[in-house]
Amino acid sequence: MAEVVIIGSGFAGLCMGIKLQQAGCEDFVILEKADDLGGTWRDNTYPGCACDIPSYLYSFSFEQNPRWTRMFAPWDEILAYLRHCADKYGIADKIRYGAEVTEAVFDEATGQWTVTVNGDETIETQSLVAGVGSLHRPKLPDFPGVDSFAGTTFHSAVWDHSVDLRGRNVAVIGTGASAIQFVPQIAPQVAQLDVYQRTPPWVTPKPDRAIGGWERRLHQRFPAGQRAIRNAIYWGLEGRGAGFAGSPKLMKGLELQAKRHLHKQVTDPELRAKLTPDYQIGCKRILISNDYYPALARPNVDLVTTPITRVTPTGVVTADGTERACDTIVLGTGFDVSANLTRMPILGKDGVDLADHWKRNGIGAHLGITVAGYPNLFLLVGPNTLLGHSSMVFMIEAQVRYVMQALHLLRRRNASYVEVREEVQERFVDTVQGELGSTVWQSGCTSWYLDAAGRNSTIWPEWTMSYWRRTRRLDPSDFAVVH
Ligand code: N01
Repeated sequence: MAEVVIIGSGFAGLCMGIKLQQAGCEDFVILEKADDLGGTWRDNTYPGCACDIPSYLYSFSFEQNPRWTRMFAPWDEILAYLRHCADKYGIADKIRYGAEVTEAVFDEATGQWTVTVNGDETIETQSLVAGVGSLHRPKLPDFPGVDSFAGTTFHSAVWDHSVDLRGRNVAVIGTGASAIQFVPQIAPQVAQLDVYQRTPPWVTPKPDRAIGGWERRLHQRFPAGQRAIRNAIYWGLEGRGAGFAGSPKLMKGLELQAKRHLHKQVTDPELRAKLTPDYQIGCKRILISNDYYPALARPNVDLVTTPITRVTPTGVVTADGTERACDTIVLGTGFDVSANLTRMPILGKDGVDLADHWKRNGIGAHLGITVAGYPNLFLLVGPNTLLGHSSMVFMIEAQVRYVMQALHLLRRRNASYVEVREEVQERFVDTVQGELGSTVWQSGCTSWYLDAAGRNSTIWPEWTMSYWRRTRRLDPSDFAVVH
């Protein structure tokens, strides 16, 4: 029996653990299916992998990191930062590795969750916090013949470092945030690189720079300075993020900047035409890069825009009948956002699996955190709390603060369980869906933000500061408190 079980040891799970520890709650465990902590920053190790959010923002507000060496931190520095946090805040011992949650069942009579680990062990807990991430399960394309390919295939999120790409003929499928980071890294090494683009991304310049030794020493001595930079960048991004939802002027400015960037970096008019997006900027995630376009302009790189029809044992065939030979296929095809939480059965009050509940009623949770019918279950990075263009760490901290209040309510009232009222959840979901209808994310393109029916149950449509305000104080009247 544990008071709290946390699933996942990425930013979300670690933050939850740290806050519990700080509040004096020792009775919790973090279950991690892998053999290391770090979530997405443990898994994504592809060449050039880095955060596209400034490093000053991509850290906990309570633990500034004076060790960042760049404005946009590489994955290994972020992973080292997370390890540092787990050690410094004394929660490393709370993590159980190789422990995959395979089922969770709520018992209304006891107000407890029974969590099954690796299919055979069970742990009873009063509260269950899911920090399972969202961009985690690779989405693999199902082109005819894909399994017949005789060469090597791997997804960017499970990069096969044993494959030496030097001198190889490589096909990259996908041109999203991941691909535009690794394409410039592998292009100079390979013999031939074919980049298969289905939709051209909007790309703006990356305001990256090294953070010099003197600057890092300064941050170490005067953490307040680092906090000031963090706040300044934050408010800059905040304006940018909010603009995506509403300001055509800001969108126009960004579009102009992206077009200028393309014009400056790609001189070949044919290549430039292929790279010019035909949908509204911001509809998909806007990418930032200074080296992607130059990589595509290399003589050993071809941008293929004819749709892929099948894969043969020796290469990739496109709709015009051309087969382009390759010996390695790298999939930069993104993630299945819906598959994470609903992959394991989570049976609520009426024994209904959360996946079925959401299939029937639409995906939704009050503040993205708590679902009627699933008492004492708290989601981190849940529905409609992802961001297109600012730091998720900020959202995670707001969510953890809210969950801490819910746990406090449970203790204070000596309750068996707390359950968000259905009407409260409905009101929240309706508001968010109403706001999303008029945003750029629903302006006609396809993206991982939208499900097959075109509904957006991933993105937070308002300012991040407004989310922070909404989650600041838990209103006990939003919940049924059951003894
Ligand atoms: O995945 P994506 P990603 N045939 O879904 C194409 C985060 N991230 O891994 O646009 C052909 O963006 C697809 O084409 P289209 C970030 O939130 C963060 O790159 O659908 N092509 C697209 O080009 C990001 O948004 C960081 O037409 C197919 C690409 O594959 C999210 O992760 C860094 C295809 C997929 O792009 C995902 O990024 C990296 C098919 N069947 C990533 N299926 C940070 O720095 C898909 N595509 C924080």
